[in-house]
Amino acid sequence: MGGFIGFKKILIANRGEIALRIIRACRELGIETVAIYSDVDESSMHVVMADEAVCIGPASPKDSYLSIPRIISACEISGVDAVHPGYGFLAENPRFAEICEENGFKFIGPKPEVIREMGNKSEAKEFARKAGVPVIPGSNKAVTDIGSAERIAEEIGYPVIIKAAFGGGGRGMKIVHSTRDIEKFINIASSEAETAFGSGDIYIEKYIENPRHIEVQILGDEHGNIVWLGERECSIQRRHQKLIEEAPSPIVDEDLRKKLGDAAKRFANYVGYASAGTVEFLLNGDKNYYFMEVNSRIQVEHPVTEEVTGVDIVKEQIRIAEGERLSLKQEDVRIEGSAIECRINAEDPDKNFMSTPGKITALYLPGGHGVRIDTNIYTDYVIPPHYDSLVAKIIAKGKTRKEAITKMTRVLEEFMIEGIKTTIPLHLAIMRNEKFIKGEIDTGFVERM
Ligand code: MV4
Repeated sequence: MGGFIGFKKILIANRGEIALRIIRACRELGIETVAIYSDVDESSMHVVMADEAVCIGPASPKDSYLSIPRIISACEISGVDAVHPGYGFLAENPRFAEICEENGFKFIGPKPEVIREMGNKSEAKEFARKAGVPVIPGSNKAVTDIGSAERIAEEIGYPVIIKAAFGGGGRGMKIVHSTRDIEKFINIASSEAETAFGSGDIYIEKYIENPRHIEVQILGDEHGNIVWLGERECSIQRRHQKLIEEAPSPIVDEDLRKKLGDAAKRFANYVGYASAGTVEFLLNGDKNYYFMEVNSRIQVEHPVTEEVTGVDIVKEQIRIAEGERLSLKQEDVRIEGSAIECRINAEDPDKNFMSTPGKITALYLPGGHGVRIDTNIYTDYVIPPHYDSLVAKIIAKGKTRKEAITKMTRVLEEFMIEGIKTTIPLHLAIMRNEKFIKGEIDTGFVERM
C-alpha cells in the first residue's frame, strides 16, 4: 500500500481568532498555510501569520468568506491539499464540503453526507433515537399537518416547543402553552422557517424550562475509532449567544459523565462520524439528559476541553483528515483540573449589547500561570463592522473550579483595552456572582441577573 504522506499545504477558509488557531496547529504539524481575506481584512493577523494570503473579494461575506467559487479558485491558484473551514461561514455547508472534495481538496470535517444529516435537526434526532440515545419526547419526524401536530402536543402535554428542522442554535423556536395556540404557532414557525432556512419543516418537543446546556466533545477517525473528551457546560448564554463555557461541568459527576460520553459515542458510531464534533444535550432539573443536536465543526469553546485533557483538538482533526488513526484511546483520556472560557465581544453591555467596531487604541493582554488568550487583535487594529464581534477568548485554568474563577477574575481585571467597549464588565459581574460561584446555573441565568 502506498502510504499517504499527509498534507503539505492547507487553505484556511475563515478569519479572526479561529484562523490563527488553525494556522498555529498547521505550523506545529509542519504544514504550510494559505489565508484568504476580504478587502477590509488586509491588515488582519491571520493574513500576517499565514505563509501565503489570497484576497478573495469585498467585505460582504456572500462575496468573500461565503463565496464557494472564489474560495475554490484560491485553493487552485495556491495548490493546497486541504481546506479547513473553522466555525461559522461555510463550516457546516454540505455542498461546500462536496465541492472541495470534487475538486480534489480534502475538506477537514466529516463526510458531506454526515454534515447534511446533522444539518436536519429532526433527522439527527431520529438517528439519536435509533442509536439508543435519550431524546426529548415529541414528534419523531418533521410534522406536516396541523391535526397530527395537535395530537402530538396533546400526547406529550403542554408546554411544547416548536423547532425548525434546519434551524439550530435557538433560531426560529416557539414555545406554546395551550391547545388554543398550537395551530397559530405551527403556521408562524413554519413560514418563518421557510423564509429563514428555505424549508418550512418543523418538529415538536416537550418544553423543558431553564435546562442546562451540556455538550460532549468527540473525535472520530476514518477507521471507526471514536473517543470522547468529556463535557463542556455552556449554560451561561444570552439570546442563544454563549458567553462563558467551562470544562468539566460543575453538575456532572463521574457516573453522569460516563453516560453522556457513552451516549455521544453511540451516536457518533451510528452515523459514522469521522472528525472533531460535538454532541449537544439538554439536562433538566432532575439531571436527566436528552440529545439536542450535533455540531459537525470545531467549536468556539474547544479550548476549555483542550486545557483539561491536554489534547490539541485542531491537530487531531487535521491528522484525522489525513487518514491517520486517533493518537489516543479512551483510557488515555483524563480530565484534570477546571477550565473556564470568557468570550470577550466588541459590544456595549450598557447599550443592549450593540456592537462597537472601531480602532483599538491601546491594548495590554494579561498572562501568567494557567492563562490562555486566543485573539486576533493588536494595538491600532481596526475591528471591521462586517463580521461577528468576538475579539478575544480568555481561558483560565485551575486545579479546582474555584481556582479557575479566581484566576479569571484576576485576568479580567488586568485586561486593558481602549478605543472600543467590550463585554468584560459583564464577565466580571458573573465571576463575582454567588450563584455562579456555587455552580447554580442554567440557560436562564443571565436573564435573571
Ligand atoms: C429546548 C429548550 C427547552 N425544551 N428544547 C435552544 C437552542 C436550540 N439548539 C435548542 N434550544 C432549546 N431547546 C426543549 N424541548 C430550551 C432551549 C434553549 C436553550 C438551549 C441551550 C442553550 C440555551 C438555551 C436558551 C433558551 C432555550
